Amino acid sequence: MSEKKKSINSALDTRAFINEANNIIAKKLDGEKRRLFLKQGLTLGGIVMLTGCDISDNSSVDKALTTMSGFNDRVQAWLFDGQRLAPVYTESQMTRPFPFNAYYGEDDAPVIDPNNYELDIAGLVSDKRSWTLPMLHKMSSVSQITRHICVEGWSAIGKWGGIPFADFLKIIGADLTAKYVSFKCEDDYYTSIDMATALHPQTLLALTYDGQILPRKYGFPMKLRMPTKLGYKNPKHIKVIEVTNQYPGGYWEDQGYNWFGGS
Ligand SMILES: Nc1nc2c(c(=O)[nH]1)N[C@H]1C(S)=C(S)[C@@H](COP(=O)(O)O)O[C@H]1N2
Ligand SMILES: [Mo]
Repeated sequence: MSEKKKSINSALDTRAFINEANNIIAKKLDGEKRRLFLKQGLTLGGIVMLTGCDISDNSSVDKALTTMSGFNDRVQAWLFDGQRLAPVYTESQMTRPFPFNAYYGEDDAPVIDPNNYELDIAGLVSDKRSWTLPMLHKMSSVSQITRHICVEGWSAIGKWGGIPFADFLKIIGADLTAKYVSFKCEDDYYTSIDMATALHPQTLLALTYDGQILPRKYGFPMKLRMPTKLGYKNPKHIKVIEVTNQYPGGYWEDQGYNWFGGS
């Protein structure tokens, strides 16, 4: 059995916990919010993100459930406020080395020639010109140290730098009332996010990791970095960005992972 399959199975063992956690949250919501929540629910990783508890043993499972039953506004903020900020960390808290993850091994990460690379833009945008790497590196950038949480049961703190994605969407004349932004990657990976998350102030079109050009294993030449979403929602090696109203799904989402995937 592959590592990925094994971890999906161990995630299934925790189904009872996830159901209970989702019941607690659902009880705190009403009306439209409750309806939306019941449609999506939270994954194990989403619950970890929400409670800040590491639920790898039974005592922390209890702690997570207790924490959750005690809060109200925080749940709603996490779930529905597109502007709520994820925690930021200091340089000394960074995880070294930062883990690699993909649906294949590290040696199979795509090899991309920076001189021939172009980022393509599609869908509901007024400027569909492609972007070379020098064009992207000329844009003003910011950096942030945040926690990446993977549903496979690990999390790590890293520093990413790049263009605030909201700025990028405005520059290409994206229809900011569209529902989704989808990403196609140089491997066969793809994923998509809601517009509120695309416009979130901490969502970055990341070109660097730890002050260096984004290494091949972490998604050269660029990834979308969102501390409000689980790892699988953060596409690496982005090739095409499309703004759309048609539900685009995703590589793991189409195999049963929750599309909401976090915040
Ligand atoms: N293109 C691409 N992006 C991807 C993946 C992938 O397989 N291909 N895996 C996702 C998952 S599940 C995780 S946890 C993170 C891992 O990113 P890292 O290698 O920087 O830790 O990338 C995400 N983005
Ligand atoms: Mo992941």
